[in-house]
Amino acid sequence: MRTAYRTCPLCEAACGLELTIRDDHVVAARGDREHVFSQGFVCPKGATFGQLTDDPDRLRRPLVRRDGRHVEVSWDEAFAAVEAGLRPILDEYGRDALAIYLGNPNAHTMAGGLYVTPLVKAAGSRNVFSASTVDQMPKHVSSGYLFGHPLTIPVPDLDRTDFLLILGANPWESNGSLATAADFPGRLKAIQARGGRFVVVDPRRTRTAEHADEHLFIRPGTDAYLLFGIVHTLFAEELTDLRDLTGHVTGVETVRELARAFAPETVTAACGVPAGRIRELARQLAAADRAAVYGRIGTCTVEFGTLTSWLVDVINVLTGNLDRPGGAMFPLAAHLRPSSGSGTGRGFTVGRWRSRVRGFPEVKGEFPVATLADEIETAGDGQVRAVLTVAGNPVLSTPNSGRLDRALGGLGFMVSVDPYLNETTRHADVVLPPLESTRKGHYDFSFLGFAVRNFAAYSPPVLPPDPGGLDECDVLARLTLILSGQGAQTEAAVLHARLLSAALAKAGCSDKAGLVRGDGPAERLLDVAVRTGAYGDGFGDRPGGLSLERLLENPHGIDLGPLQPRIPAVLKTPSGTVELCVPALADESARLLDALDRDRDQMVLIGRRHLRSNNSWMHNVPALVKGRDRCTLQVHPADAAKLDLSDGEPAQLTSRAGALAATVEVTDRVMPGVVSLPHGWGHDLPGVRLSVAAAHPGVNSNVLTDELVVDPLSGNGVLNGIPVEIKPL
Ligand SMILES: Nc1nc2c(c(=O)[nH]1)N[C@H]1C(S)=C(S)[C@@H](COP(=O)(O)OP(=O)(O)OC[C@H]3O[C@@H](n4cnc5c(=O)[nH]c(N)nc54)[C@H](O)[C@@H]3O)O[C@H]1N2
Ligand SMILES: Nc1nc2c(c(=O)[nH]1)N[C@H]1C(S)=C(S)[C@@H](COP(=O)(O)OP(=O)(O)OC[C@H]3O[C@@H](n4cnc5c(=O)[nH]c(N)nc54)[C@H](O)[C@@H]3O)O[C@H]1N2
Ligand code: SF4
Ligand SMILES: [Mo]
Repeated sequence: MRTAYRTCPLCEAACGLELTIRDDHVVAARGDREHVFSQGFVCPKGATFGQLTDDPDRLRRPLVRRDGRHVEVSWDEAFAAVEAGLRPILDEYGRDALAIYLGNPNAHTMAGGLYVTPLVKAAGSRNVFSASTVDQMPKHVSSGYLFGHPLTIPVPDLDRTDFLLILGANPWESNGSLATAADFPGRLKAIQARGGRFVVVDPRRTRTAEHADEHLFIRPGTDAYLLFGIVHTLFAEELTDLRDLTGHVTGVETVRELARAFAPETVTAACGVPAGRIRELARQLAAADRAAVYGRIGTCTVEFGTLTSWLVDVINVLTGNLDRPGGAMFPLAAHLRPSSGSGTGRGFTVGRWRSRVRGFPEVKGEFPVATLADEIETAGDGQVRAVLTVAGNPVLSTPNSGRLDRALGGLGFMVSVDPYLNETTRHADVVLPPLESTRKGHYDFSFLGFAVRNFAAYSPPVLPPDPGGLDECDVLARLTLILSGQGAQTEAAVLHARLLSAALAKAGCSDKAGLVRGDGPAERLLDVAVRTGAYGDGFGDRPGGLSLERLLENPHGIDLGPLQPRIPAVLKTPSGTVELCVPALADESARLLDALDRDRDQMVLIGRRHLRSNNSWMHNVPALVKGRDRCTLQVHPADAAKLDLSDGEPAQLTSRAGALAATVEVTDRVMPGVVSLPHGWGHDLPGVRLSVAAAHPGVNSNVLTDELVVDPLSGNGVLNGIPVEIKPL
């Protein structure tokens, strides 16, 4: 028996785990009490880390489809099959014939942080899609416009705020998103314990709402009205005060003009929040010494997602809470170099190219995943004939996934990098499973940049490599080499070396190659990033600074202190200021105004997350699915009576996109007019190798979500507020 420490890679909270290991198996996982950031917190998913990595259904060798069946082959055979499948398609139809879909766990692996960009570059296709367009793309776009870069996203300074307004997030179950905060619930309770308050806006009385000082129901998809009503009140009652931001913000007057039309009395009918309450929220936000507004998935996956995300930060700016302790602040991760300039830069643009079928602008080099099926199904020049998925399950996670499922079934070739034969990868001709988390190192390139307190942690592999397995960096490197024409036989090391020299050159340290430490290719790239990063040792120039070696000496992480003000240097806008008003958002405000008197009588569907699930892919862990069925359709008692639905009985749901049957759960947790079904279920498709999940299949809510509606500014899918018809089955 031995103990090892490791960051949990399963959600954004980045908790430290203490693992007990016997005979190369993780037999227990608990919270690491000495961890600088999570201090012993763990959730049921982290606690099943060993069961997940030991899952007997997990693939450990590559699969190739022969005569309709997936059979195990060697790695060399698998890469040869990839080359043989892709080459003729690319030669005949060009680079855009290959579409790439990147799923959520790419944000949770070192390979995702380091090897996906070179892979996409080598593919040279414009048909790049990812889970970002069913998630946070609106935040990237609004932050891009406001601050000049799509990754410059402020996070609520949870540990120092006095008043927090939360919209469309349920951290009691999700443990937080775009705000890395281990024990998010504990940090919310601490706000109350120090005399502060938090208010939750959600169409459902979630566990977070239950703990809040106040919960306001809101009609799905209408947060932009509520937030504009707050902005209107801030101006009307002269409550705006930029405080330290004075001189660093432009466009305030334009926002004042835009907000004129959105008086609380005007928007109250659309959003369902009483006008008096909207005014009161504005006054509370303005009166609090330290306040923050935080909006997450429920404010992003809606038709006005970018506008809503922008309004969140407009309020943070107008109340003087942006970039201020206790407000919304910009973290600084150890692998990043801080900018030191005046804050001017090129700014953010979209639409450098457009999607072939529906003409969507490129955003951050991607198209909306809502149009992937169009690109596969529509014949003509540039049609997608092959797909590569990396760590994604779009057949369960993207809008009108029934249609995408059929489209993937008709491809010329498909390859998936994934540890499971699931609803998506069953369509793949070749499946390449990476080594399990226990056998690879971990550093959160994505989430340390969104942490509510600056800290750094690296975990080395806790188990020895599997001699027959392949690390994900090697898998992605070999795919990259195939796509760049170097052939299936070329060793991954060729790319590893090339990336290392490029990283050293970019950091201006090509002469330091001999000093780089690290057992694996990802570790060596991390060492370069951290040593040349914000707190790094500069390869000896700044003794005592961070390096991979220092991280290895600190298995419980290194605390780098509370968040610090970073404006103006953090900005990259053409004016060097926070640019509050961009024409695209002004136009979108006009569209919001036009939508004010839309008919809002139809029943609408929203989603929900449960603590024991993680999108679509952890339902094969017995401890996480045992107990009562969680994939139920929540219906308010008044609606159940009206629609003749009974608790425990099946109901038929129909939307523009599809239909399904789900078991009704009558509960006043959802507001009248709204029903809720979780996503990530529907594990009863043929050809899937998920024996536990198949015994608890549930239904796929994305059969109902509509790929034809997106947030126009970001291309984000609309997953909440779906009009549905419901009747007893
Ligand atoms: N209706 C509705 N739909 C939603 C949402 C919603 O709220 N409502 N939420 C959306 C959100 S926020 C997201 S992020 C997306 C997620 O969408 P996806 O990323 O497409 O789906 P996941 O379910 O996260 O699937 C992850 C896949 O990665 C694989 N995997 C796990 N670990 C690894 C690894 O280390 N390496 C590799 N290569 N693969 C791995 C799993 O086997 C699985 O196939 O779903 C979205 N879909
Ligand atoms: N246990 C668990 N944890 C997870 C995940 C998981 O699947 N399970 N997924 C991870 C991922 S990929 C992500 S992106 C994060 C997401 O983290 P969160 O953003 O916290 O996601 P949810 O828990 O889905 O909370 C979204 C809330 O928005 C509400 N909502 C829906 N529509 C609207 C609306 O129009 N307006 C408002 N105001 N609210 C609305 C829903 O009722 C729900 O309570 O969670 C991560 N953590
Ligand atoms: S909260 Fe997230 S990071 Fe923490 S143990 Fe649970 S799944 Fe892992
Ligand atoms: Mo997500």
